[in-house]
Amino acid sequence: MHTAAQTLVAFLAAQGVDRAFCVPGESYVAVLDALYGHPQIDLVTCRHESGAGFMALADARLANRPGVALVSRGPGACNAAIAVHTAQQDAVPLLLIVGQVEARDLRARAFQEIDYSRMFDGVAKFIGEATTPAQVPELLARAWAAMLTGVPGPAVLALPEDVLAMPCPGTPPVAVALADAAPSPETADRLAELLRTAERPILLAGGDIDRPGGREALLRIAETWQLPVAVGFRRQDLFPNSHPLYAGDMGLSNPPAQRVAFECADLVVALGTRLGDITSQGYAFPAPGQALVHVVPDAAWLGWRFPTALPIAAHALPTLAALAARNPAAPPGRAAWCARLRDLHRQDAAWTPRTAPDGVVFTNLVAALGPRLPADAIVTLDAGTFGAPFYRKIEWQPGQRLLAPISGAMGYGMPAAVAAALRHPGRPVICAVGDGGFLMTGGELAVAAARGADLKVLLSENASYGSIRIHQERAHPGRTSGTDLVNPDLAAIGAAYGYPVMAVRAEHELPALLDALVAAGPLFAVVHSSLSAVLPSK
Ligand SMILES: Cc1ncc(C[n+]2csc(CCOP(=O)(O)OP(=O)(O)O)c2C)c(N)n1
Repeated sequence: MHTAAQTLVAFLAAQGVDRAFCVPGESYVAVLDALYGHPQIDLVTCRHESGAGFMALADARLANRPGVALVSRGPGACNAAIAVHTAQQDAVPLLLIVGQVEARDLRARAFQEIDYSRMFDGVAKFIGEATTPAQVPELLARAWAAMLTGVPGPAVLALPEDVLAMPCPGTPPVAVALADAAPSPETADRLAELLRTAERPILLAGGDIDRPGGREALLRIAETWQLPVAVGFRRQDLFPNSHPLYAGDMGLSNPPAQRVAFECADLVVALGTRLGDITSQGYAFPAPGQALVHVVPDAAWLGWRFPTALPIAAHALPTLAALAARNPAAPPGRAAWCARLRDLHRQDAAWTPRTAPDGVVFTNLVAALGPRLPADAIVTLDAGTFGAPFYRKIEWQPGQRLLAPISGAMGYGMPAAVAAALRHPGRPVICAVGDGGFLMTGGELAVAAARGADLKVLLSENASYGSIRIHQERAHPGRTSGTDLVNPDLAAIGAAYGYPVMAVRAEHELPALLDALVAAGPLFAVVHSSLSAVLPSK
């Protein structure tokens, strides 16, 4: 008979999991051993549990199935908590498997014990803890279904050390197949009618479109129905940004004129987005009076914050398919509306290179990189002000992927790049990160180096937690507190990982850096970025 640990591994393999990320712990050596006997699952040994969790999240997005991270009890689970939160905010399915204290010691305040149902309450979609091996298959099935039902998210399974090593009765696990929720024919008819008659519609595209075939379906519907498309927060890669129907993103610091125009829409179709805080511009868009069709696969997200003309508890792809099966039409004024939104986006995306006395203007570099990005590039971003131009000054094209934490978690960029380089060894992977974020999870570069996974690091060094300094200057001008950084020799760190290093101090060195960024092979580039260029002008 299989042990519970072997059952767990067989279950994961049956769901198509081919890679999992871990920092080992004595509390789950039985699972490590089961993986030893299961080479179909590539176990990636990471340097920090946040790195393991972030890698699993990026891998989930690229492989279109839940990401899996394995961590030890107490300290390991605490380190991984940031990834559970990001999975919830980013709507990404993540299974966090925690080796738990022995079953007999549960709730006995044992060494490194945590009650995960309390720790992750309100964050994870499902939290399970086995007290006997017989419960393991059931908990796995429930966790898997919870992650993938409705809006995807994290599940946490605490499996006691002794339980994992015990024989597990029951039938072998099978693949769990979940059907996508589709709108009813009547609902789809109503949506089509609203689209046919709207003079100033806008389609707001969210993360549920980030599935195989989703981008193509969205483009087809936008073109056939003549719908301008805006994307949700950090979802720029869902729609070709150079397309005349691309109206920009709903993110941080949208220009006032663009916001005014969005508020002139007479129909907002929010497709596959929860309409969270930032996408909805602080819950201000759609504004009262704008007709809203909200399509999200979980009724709990419908109608609670915005008056909704047509709430649809369905997935984005079947909704797009339903529209594809209906006759499109658009009133004559539609073209002018699309052109108006496009023009506002172009104004926002325009950039004139400038200089600064204290280093390279990072936006100059990013704006110049955009047109040269390889057609199949994967760019991962950490959180920080260096990231801002990636969202508005690059025209993302079909085939390119942008992996950035919707949660705004620092530390995401480097592990996401490692996961991307492992998942797609032939594709160019660039990780853009600040000097703050790099020293949080930059150690995961060791994983890429160990596996010979090529990636490029583009590190913006401005000796500051720059984003926070910007807020600080706005709220308390001239009173710098807690945001200055004194860095080690970052280029030497890159070299220590065996990476070819490039240090860029001046604008005239950017052409050489751009060439290196689009050439094949690994690279560790440290750019001495201007802080003054991003601070509010006095
Ligand atoms: C884990 C985490 N801690 C703190 C923050 C708050 N925060 C957001 S951006 C930022 C500064 C980022 O600094 P750096 O990586 O140097 O990039 P920069 O903003 O300077 O470009 C901080 C501290 C966060 N988002 N995530």
